[in-house]
Amino acid sequence: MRLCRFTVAGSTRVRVGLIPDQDTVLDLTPHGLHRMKPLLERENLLDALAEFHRASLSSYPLRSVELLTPVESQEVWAAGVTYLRSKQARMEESDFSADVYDRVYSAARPEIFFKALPHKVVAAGEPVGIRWDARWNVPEPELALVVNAARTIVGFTIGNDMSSRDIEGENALYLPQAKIYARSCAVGPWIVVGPTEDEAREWTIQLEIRRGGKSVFAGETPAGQIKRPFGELVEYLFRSQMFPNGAVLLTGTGIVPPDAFTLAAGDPVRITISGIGTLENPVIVV
Ligand code: DO4
Ligand code: MG
Repeated sequence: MRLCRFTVAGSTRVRVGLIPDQDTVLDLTPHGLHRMKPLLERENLLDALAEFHRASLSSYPLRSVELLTPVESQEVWAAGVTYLRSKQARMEESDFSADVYDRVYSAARPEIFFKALPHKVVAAGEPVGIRWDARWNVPEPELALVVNAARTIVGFTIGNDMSSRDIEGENALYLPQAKIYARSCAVGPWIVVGPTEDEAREWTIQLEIRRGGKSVFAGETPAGQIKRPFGELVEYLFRSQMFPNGAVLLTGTGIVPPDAFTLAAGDPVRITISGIGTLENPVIVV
């Protein structure tokens, strides 16, 4: 089952939708569900969705609606250096703080950082940004956990943790500038509800970047290569923190393009996670 937020042609009203198959969105809004949050807080979410599916709801063809980011009111946070590939790449790009990546990869406490306020998150199809003052920019395709206020992982979506490698590599203290700027976070296209962590670890994460109609980078990683259990990341995220609206936690990247590669304006960035779908965004300079 997939949950989404969407609008239909001729209206700016935000609707909550259930996507039961490849072609259809069922509109939950006339049933009093104007927001996703109350749904995500339900203990019996899957049963509730199955019940909605059986009810006679108005429906729209999926291709006719505009999908908004499923991040409604949650802060977005991100875990880092959770894949060996990320640790290696960061150690190489960093002049004198290589050691911090090595240490955090094997430390008990994971790296977790704030990524975006909900209203700054970019939806599928909207542009993601590369900073005008950075010269080495990459997308980071990441499996995202949707966590409710009760700390339960209620679903999965796709995140793009856009990053400026030269800024981060110059000094690890520049991480917020490398990671948190206009259009640096895309999440979508919907939330998949139902799979377990074991099932999600079987998924494949793929990244493709095109330029001038040709593929200029393609890579993939099994999601199962993430080092830490999802529950451990969530437990640290909620330590001495409260998320009354829940949170979305990006789980880190396992795909890093070669050092010679940097994004350019106009590149479409396409991230596919086998159990979820595809998040595609064009790049602009911000
Ligand atoms: O340590 C810096 C950020 C790491 C990160 O974003 C990742 O591994 O995905
Ligand atoms: Mg990342």
